[in-house]
Amino acid sequence: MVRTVTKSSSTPNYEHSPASPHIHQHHREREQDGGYSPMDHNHIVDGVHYSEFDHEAILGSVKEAEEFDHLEPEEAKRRLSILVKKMDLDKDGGITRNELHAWILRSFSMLSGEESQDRFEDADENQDGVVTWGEYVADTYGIRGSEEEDDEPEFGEDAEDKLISDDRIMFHAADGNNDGLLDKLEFVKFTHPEEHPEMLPVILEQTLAEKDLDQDGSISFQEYIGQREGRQHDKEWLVTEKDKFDQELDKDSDGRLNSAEILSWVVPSNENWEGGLNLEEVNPHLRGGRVENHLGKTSPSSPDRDSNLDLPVLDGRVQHD
Ligand SMILES: [Ca+2]
Ligand SMILES: [Ca+2]
Ligand SMILES: [Ca+2]
Ligand SMILES: [Ca+2]
Repeated sequence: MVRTVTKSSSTPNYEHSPASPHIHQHHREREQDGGYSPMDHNHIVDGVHYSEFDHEAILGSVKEAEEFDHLEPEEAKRRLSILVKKMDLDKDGGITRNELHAWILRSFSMLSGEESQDRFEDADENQDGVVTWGEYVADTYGIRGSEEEDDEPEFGEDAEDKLISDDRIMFHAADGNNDGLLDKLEFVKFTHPEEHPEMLPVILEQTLAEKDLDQDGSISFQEYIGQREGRQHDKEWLVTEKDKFDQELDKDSDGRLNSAEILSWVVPSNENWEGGLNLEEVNPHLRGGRVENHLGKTSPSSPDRDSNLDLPVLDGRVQHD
């Protein structure tokens, strides 16, 4: 049988957070788990599986996925067969895991762009093609104030203020030409820092500021689980976390997470796509769900193809073991 890639447990879990343990009400990248996980955003929320994700992963657009759901079956089939031909880079009639991987990465990048574009249009209140810090704060936090930075209200210490101050740092980091405004390209960096290598130091800095209590530049296991979480969870949870820390995160086994180890933890897709992308969750829907129903036969059948599979994804060429 085909072996699908299971979600690596290095994907941030939803138990605790590498950074801020919050749920942002404005669908920011930092999800409840605190990790930057573009690969599975909006996919599993509170254990609920959103099948739209699978169409989005293939189509690379929320809007197109919505439109797709309202197509006549024949039209949907026609469009998907065109997509499958595009995915099939070496034109051999089947889609290998690498081809699917490349396609889905492309889709995620397009999804990020689309989401960022929508948010840009929302935030750019005066529609002058740039977003000021004031516009962003007003749109995201509902705080109306002066657009002038000098008049910015002083933020205190509560959770939202911490969020805003983190955002502020990210905003400036994304403002490549330092004019205090974000154009569309800068805005993508701001909203999807995990996809831009030059933003990783900021993510690292914010994670350290949150977690590295003794300020030695690395995160110990105690710092990793945090005091609050440690008290809340039972022993079994602790053992699981310790195991994950030792086996997966602390790659050089020195008992602490250095910068590179921290980044591959909070930005799992940065290093290892399998850590952020769960093909097992994508594939069953490709093969057994609505996509398959719409797809039908998309290429001439070949003798070695599993006759149960209408979509020639992940057929015999995927590694078995
Ligand atoms: Ca504006
Ligand atoms: Ca700028
Ligand atoms: Ca430390
Ligand atoms: Ca280490």
